[in-house]
Amino acid sequence: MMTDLWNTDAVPFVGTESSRQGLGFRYYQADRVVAGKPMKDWLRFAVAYWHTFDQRLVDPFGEGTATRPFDKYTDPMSLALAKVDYSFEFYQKLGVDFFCFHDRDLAPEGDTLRQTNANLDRVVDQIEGLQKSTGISPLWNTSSLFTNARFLAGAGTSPYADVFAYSGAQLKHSLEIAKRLGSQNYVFWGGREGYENLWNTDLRREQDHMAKLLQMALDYSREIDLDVQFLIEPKPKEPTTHQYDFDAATTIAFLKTYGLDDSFKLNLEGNHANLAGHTYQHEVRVARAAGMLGSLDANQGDKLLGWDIDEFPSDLYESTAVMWEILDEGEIGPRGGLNFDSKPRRTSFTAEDLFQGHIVGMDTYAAGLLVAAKLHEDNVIGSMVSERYSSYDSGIGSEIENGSVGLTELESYSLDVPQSEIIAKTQSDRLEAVKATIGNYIVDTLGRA
Ligand code: XLS
Ligand code: NI
Ligand code: NI
Repeated sequence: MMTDLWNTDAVPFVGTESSRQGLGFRYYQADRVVAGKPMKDWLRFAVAYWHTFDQRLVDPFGEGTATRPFDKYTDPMSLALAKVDYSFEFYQKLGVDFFCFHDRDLAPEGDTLRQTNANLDRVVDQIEGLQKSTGISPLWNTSSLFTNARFLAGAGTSPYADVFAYSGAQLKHSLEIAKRLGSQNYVFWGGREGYENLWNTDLRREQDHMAKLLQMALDYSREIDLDVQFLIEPKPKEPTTHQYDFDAATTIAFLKTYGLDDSFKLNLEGNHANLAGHTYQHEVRVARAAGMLGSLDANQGDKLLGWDIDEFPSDLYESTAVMWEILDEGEIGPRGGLNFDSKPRRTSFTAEDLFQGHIVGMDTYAAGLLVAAKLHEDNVIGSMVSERYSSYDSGIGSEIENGSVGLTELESYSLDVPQSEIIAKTQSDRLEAVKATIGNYIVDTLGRA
């Protein structure tokens, strides 16, 4: 049985009528059925171990500001083991069924990989026990192939073969942990898999090597009978000047080039989408179009800042757009969920702010789900889009789609048609009205939630 480690009660549902003071969900109700499924099954929230239990809220100009209830532990292994207890109580108080972690989030490194693995296994033993008693489990895990100094020039794309070898060895144990803890997905975020400068880089060779490492992971997962959905998390820059997994489209092209597209899907992050010059919805739509939507890292960037600030999501317009895509798809991914790859601001340094951050994130996505469900129910978007393309449903449009015409037929169809007749076939997009409709749905739906 868990003791009260956090100085906070379990987060209650308070609804929109209640006072805005204190910790409470205004929209998220795990068992509330929306569009045929309980909210918790649409959203499958996960807590990111690194941000919630490791992050000290440092920035490039200053030390960490965080105060945490486990700060009293000074010995690294005692701290690592204590944090596991704190983490499970946190998940339970928040009412979240999943968590995500990197191998290096959990335990300190030793001098050799053997010692590092031993440290890690002690912590994983403890996680395994708590998983059994709580039913909470990993949405995904991953290997940090970017923190340690050996990864200064990448892991799979490192120009140094010994670093590649070490990466594979480290990855192997991480896959074994995925099996042991029953992770639903396994993520590759290409930490330093990119380049700083092309003059010293063999881009082709680095990409070949990256594909090899991924193939080795697939081969080993078959060997140990590991049942996970493999995911790649695109990001355009930071830490490297150019990351190979720039965005969804680039990553899909990479996977197809190397024949890996049947085995991988994408884990898409809001802030990464912005850094790539896209909206979050764009990235989700591109993945959907390729049948490769896997999971979501829920966070948001700031229009005024050009880096990965991992802010808790609070933008209702963005969560509505993303949840609209998810409702249209029917799920986040076969085993996907919403992982809060998010941290409180440096000035929000208390333990309570960790709860508050997750609450605003969960409420923002629950609210987005409610609005998106109403948009779906009223078929607002679906009918607009099918109407916009309806000229392809018959006549010359269907001949274009079914491939029965070529340029010669298109010429005879078009050659003598007056300009005015062609222009008359187009229609106003009424985009301003569409945007107003989305805004009105947000206000109206949440006003009645
Ligand atoms: C960094 C990434 C990272 C991945 C997991 O920007 O978002 O946190 O999600 O390695
Ligand atoms: Ni992420
Ligand atoms: Ni990120």
